[in-house]
Amino acid sequence: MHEEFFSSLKNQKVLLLCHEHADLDSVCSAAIMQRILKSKKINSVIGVPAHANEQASNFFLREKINFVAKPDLEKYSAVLCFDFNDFDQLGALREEFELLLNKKAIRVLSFDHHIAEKTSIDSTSVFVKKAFSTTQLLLDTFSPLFDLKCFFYCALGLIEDTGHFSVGDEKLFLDFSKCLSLSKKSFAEVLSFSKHIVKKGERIALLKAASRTEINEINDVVVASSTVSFFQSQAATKLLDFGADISLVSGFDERANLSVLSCRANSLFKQEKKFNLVRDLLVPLQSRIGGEIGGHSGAAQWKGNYDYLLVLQESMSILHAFFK
Ligand SMILES: [Mn+2]
Repeated sequence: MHEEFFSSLKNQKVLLLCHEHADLDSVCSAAIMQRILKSKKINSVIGVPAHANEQASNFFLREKINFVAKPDLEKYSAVLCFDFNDFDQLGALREEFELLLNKKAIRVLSFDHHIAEKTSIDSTSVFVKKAFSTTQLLLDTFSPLFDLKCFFYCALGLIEDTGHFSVGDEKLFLDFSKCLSLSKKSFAEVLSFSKHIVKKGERIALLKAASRTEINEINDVVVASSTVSFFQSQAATKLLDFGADISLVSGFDERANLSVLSCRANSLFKQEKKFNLVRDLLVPLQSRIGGEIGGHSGAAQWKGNYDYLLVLQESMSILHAFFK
């Protein structure tokens, strides 16, 4: 099974690199490869450009897996990338990585379930294939080499990258079932690794935003607006969950000394009304009050020097004009 791949890694300094802000799929894929390589007597180091997200950090801790943050790329001769194939996802390592790659000082291979593009780091596409997660791609490719833990890690990548099975097909459920049974883990254990534990500060901020919410109806459009000092974007997402078509949450960011407005629009609503938060709300808002805007049709943000309560008023007046 891919013997030339393994023999090419013998006596190499191998880095298993996750993407910036590594998620569970990325770190589980690296951990699976580390176990497979170990069974082939090949040592490797897991690296993360800067940060791993909450679930990925918890995974390293609970599984007692060592990793290096900001690895020194010069120390390695082979770099295997997990769950990415794009220079943008290298974070702070990008410059050094490109330099070493151009000098051919490192050999790079990507394991990724996102479609390869012309600008991909590894365009050979040997291990870049469509799958629900990178762990599933590894299962498809190397399952005879999997042990109990590999099957467990594969299940974690699958549950994370399908958004707890909000997408899937017959093969996905068969693969997940196989992983669960061969890992000898319970579903509850798998779930516990993928849980997002919201810290108290965030929970309080969300509850405050909820209690201050104003509901505005413009014809059949429900707009929920609120204010909170932190976690505006998380609060805006929650207000959509409660049933708003559009949510607006503003606040004053003391660290940046700026007002912030986070907004969200429900995706079905957006389609039906041909509504785009950036084009139809934030661009007109910017031309009225200045500031910086960013985001896309369903999730966007404004920042600037303007009273955060007046920002809400201006936004509501723009929405009124649009939906009347
Ligand atoms: Mn992934």
